[in-house]
Amino acid sequence: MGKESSPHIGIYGVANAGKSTLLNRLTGQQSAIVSPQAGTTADPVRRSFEIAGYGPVVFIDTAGIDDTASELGRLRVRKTWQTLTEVDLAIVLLVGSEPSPAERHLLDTVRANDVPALVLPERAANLSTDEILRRVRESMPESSQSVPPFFGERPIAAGDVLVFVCPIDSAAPAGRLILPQVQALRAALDARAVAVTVQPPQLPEALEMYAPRLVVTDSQAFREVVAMVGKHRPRTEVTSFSVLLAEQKGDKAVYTEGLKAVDVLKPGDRVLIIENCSHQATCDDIGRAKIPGWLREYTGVGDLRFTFVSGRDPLPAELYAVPGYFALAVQCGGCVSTRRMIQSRIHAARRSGVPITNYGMLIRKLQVRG
Ligand SMILES: Nc1nc2c(ncn2[C@@H]2O[C@H](COP(=O)(O)OP(=O)(O)O)[C@@H](O)[C@H]2O)c(=O)[nH]1
Ligand SMILES: [Mg+2]
Repeated sequence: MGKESSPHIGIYGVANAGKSTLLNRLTGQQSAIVSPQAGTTADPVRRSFEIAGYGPVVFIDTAGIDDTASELGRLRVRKTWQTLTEVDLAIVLLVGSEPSPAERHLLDTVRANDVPALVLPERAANLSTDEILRRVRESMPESSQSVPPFFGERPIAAGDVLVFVCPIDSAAPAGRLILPQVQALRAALDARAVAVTVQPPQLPEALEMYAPRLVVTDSQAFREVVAMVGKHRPRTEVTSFSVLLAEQKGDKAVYTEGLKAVDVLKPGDRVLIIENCSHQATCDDIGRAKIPGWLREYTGVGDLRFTFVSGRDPLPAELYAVPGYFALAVQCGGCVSTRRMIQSRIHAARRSGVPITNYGMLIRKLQVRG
C-alpha cells in the first residue's frame, strides 16, 4: 500500500492554534513552518509518518479556518475545507478548553463531512506526544484500515499466473509505468503470484505460454484484449486496472447502477469527468479526449457537454446547487487518492441524484458494448 492509500489525518484549528507546531511534534521533524504570523501555512502540508503500533499515515497540516480577512486567506481556507473530503480523521486543536464560535463552526463542518474528530483542547500543550499518538490510534475509524484487496474477491494464490497488458504508446509516460500498473504488480508479488507484463501484440504468445488465471489490461486496449483472450483462452477472466481500482476504492454496485445512465443520454446533457490526478498524461488523455469521444460515438449524441475536475479540486458548485445538473458523473480509478476521497465523491454525486460510474467500467461498456 503506497502512501496515497495510507490513512490521512488532517490537523485543523484557528490561526496560531499551534497546528504546525503539533505536526512537527508528532512527526519529530521540522516539516512545517511555525510562526506567530497568521497565514504562515498556505497550501496544506502533507507528511508521511509511521505511527508505532498502527502503521503508515499521512498528516495534513492546514491553514487556520479563521484566516478570512484577505482574498489569499480565503483561498487558503477553501483549500483547508477541501481536505475534509480526503481525511480519515480530523485532529481539531482548540486554543482554550472549550470551542470558540469559530472552532464550533469547524467542529460542525467536520461532522457534516462525516469525518471523525479527535478534539485536543488547550493546544494539546499538556499532552505528551506519545499520549496524542495513542489517542490518534484509538480514534482512527476501522474503515481506514480495511482497504479491500487489490484483486477483490478473486482468489489469487501463490504460483497463479497473471498477465498485465500495458500498452506503451505516445501517451505513456517516458521511462516508467503508471501507478495502477505498479500497484497491480506489487499486489501480485504480495500474493506470490507470477506476473507477466506485455504490450498488446505480445498477448497471444503470453496466453499460449502461460495459461493465466487473470488478464488485467489498460482500459484503452480493452476491446482488443477481450478479442484476443476470447480467441486464445476464452475462459480466462479479463479485467482492467481501472476496474480493479473501482472495486477497491469505489463502489461497484453504485458504479454498475450509474452505467445505466449512459443509455439514456440525450442532446445537451452534461457529463462530469472526475480525474483525481493532474499529472499523469495517460489519465488526462483518457478523461479529456478518449472518454468524451467514445461516449459520443456509443450514444450517437453529438452535443454532450463535458465538465472536468482534476486533482484535489472541489466538485463543481452546480453539482450541489442544482439537482440533476449533470446527467452522469465518471470517476477515475483514484490510484493517487485515499479510498475516503473517492467515497466522498461518490456520496456527493448520489446526494445530488447524479448517476456515477467509473472510467474502467464505462470504457468496458463503450468498447465491448456490454
Ligand atoms: N504558548 C503556546 N504557544 C504555542 C503553542 N503551540 C504553538 N505555539 C506558538 O504559537 C505560534 C503559532 O504556532 P503555529 O504552530 O505556527 O500555529 P498554526 O497557525 O496553528 O500552525 C508560534 O509562535 C508557536 O511557537 C502552545 O502550546 N503554547
Ligand atoms: Mg500553521
